[in-house]
Amino acid sequence: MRYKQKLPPIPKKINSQEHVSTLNEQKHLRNTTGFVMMYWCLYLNTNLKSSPKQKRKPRVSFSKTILGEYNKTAKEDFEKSRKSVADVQDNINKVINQLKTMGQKITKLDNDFKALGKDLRKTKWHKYNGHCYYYGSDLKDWFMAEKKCREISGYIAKIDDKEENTNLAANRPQSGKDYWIGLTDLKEGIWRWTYDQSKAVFQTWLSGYGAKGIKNNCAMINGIKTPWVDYDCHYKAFYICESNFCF
Ligand SMILES: [Ca+2]
Repeated sequence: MRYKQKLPPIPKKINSQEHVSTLNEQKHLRNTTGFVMMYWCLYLNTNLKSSPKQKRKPRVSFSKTILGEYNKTAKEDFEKSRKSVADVQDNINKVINQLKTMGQKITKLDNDFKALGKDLRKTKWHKYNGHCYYYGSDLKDWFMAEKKCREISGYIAKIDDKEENTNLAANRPQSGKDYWIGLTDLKEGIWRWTYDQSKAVFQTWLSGYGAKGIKNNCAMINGIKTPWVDYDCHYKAFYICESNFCF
C-alpha cells in the first residue's frame, strides 16, 4: 500500500522586483547589525582599556593581613609569656639559693648549739639558792669577762646580799685570787649591776675602796678577803658568771 507523500507548500512566487527589494533589506540588516556589533565591541574595548583598573583587594590578601596581625600579636604574647616564665624561674632560683643559704646557716647554728651544749655540760656550775655560777679560770679584763659570760648564756654575776657574796667568795676555785663581778660605776660614784642596770643596794667594800675615782670603775671580789675593790677595768683577772637556771 502506498502512502501519498505530503509535499511542502509551494513557495510564494515573487517577482524579480520584490526579490531584489528583499535582498536589499537583508543586506541592509546585516550591515546595520554588523556595525552595531562592531561599535559595541569598540566601546567595550576602549572603556576597558581607558578605565583605571580598580585594584580590588583580593580576599586572599585580606586574609593574609589579618593572619599576619594575628601572628604578630600571638608572637608578642608568646614573648611576654616567655619573659614572665623566665622571671618566675629567676625568682624561684633566688628563693632556692636563699633557702640553701638559710639551710646552711641553720645547720651551722645547730652544730654551734650542739657544741655549746657539750661545753655547758663540761662546765662546772656552782649551785646556790636556785641560781648557778661559773668561775672563769682564764684571765680577762672586765669587758671580755662580761662577754664570756654572755657567750655561755649567762651574765656576769650580780650579788644581792651578804650571804650570796660570802658563798661565792668561799667557793672560788682559785682561793686568794681576784674575781670580776658585774658591778661598775661608769658614772662616777653610782654603782650599777650590769645584769639589769639597777643601782646596787647591797654593797660591801674593802676599807678604802668603792670611791677610787674615774680610773677605777669595775668591781671585783678581793683576793684575800670577801669584800670588794674597785679597780681598773683593763686589769686581767678571773671572773664569775651567773645564770638564772642551771643546765
Ligand atoms: Ca669609779
